[in-house]
Amino acid sequence: MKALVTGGCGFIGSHAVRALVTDGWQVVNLDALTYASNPANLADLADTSAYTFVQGSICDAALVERHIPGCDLVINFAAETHVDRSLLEPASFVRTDVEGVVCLLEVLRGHPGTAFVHMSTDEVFGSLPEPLRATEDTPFAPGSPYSASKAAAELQLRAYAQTYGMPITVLRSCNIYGPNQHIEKFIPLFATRALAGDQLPLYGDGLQEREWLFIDDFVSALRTVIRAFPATPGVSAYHVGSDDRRTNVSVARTICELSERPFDLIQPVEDRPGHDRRYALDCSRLRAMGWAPRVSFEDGLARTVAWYRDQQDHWRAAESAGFAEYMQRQYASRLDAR
Ligand code: TDX
Repeated sequence: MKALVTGGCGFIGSHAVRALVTDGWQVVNLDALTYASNPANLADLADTSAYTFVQGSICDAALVERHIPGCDLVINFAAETHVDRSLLEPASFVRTDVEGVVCLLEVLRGHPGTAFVHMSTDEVFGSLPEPLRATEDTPFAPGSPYSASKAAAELQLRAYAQTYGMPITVLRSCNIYGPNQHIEKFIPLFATRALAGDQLPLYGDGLQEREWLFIDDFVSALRTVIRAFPATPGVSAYHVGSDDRRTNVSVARTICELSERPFDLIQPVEDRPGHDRRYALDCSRLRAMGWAPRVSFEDGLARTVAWYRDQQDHWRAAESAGFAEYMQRQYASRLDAR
């Protein structure tokens, strides 16, 4: 069995590639090596004959076309994923997250035997007040340029599934965390800064709620869905969540405890514009297939903070000059304003 995985040098993609290789797949990893990719995430597979790396973009139709023949499966993790960056540079999100997906679909419709799994997000539903949880049929209401790009991609998937009878699987996940995540995201940013004794910039009142899932539990969800193939024509969506929602301030405090730092490192700063208050997923569909998360938030977060403490060479490999510039742009005035 052969799979083309896009974005395999990123956080979620790297764990998925390793799992597929472990399960006996031949894997081609197509990754553009943007700032969010870290080749160190898969360095240990470099000499594995079942694994091939190709540098390139999902927007390059000729390149994608070259690597699809012989593939049973394409999994798309390639994306711009950071809400804060989507406020600074929205066009790159439309380019990769929407045009890139259309490019993959155009190539895939010429290969009807190849299954397609696309990574999406709970953010397509926008903010959901308590006690609502989104089912697979809840209407989209994205609230950021990032989530609008992911929702737009999903509309394209639906259109291609209806027009060409393509079988397409969509995974909509809550916030995933764990080793290999880029340090600009909330948990790795706060973990690395807390360990260094730096201030933790908490947006607004910190009472926004996110549902957190450890990466290993996402990988087991992916395996559950792949095992259920062949997919039927149309879009089959699955929600992947933990039902474990926490306020940002409580996560920040737990990170301080795990890093043995005082809570006063936490600095309330100017909020993210349009900040979604709460995300929540109903995962009954996937749970009915036998999947359930196994790692508690306490255990997963302790493992994650320990990884960022012990693997500095690994994650520092992704710290580019562009990253320092981004940090300056995103946080300098917020932290100086205090
Ligand atoms: O410096 C920060 N301070 C802060 O308070 C950062 C980076 C984040 N936050 C808050 C914003 C969010 O409420 O923490 C929460 C989590 O932030 P992010 O890590 O940026 O994630 P989020 O905006 O919730 O989106 C995530 O979940 C869905 C992922 O980044 C998406 O890729 C995924 O699709």
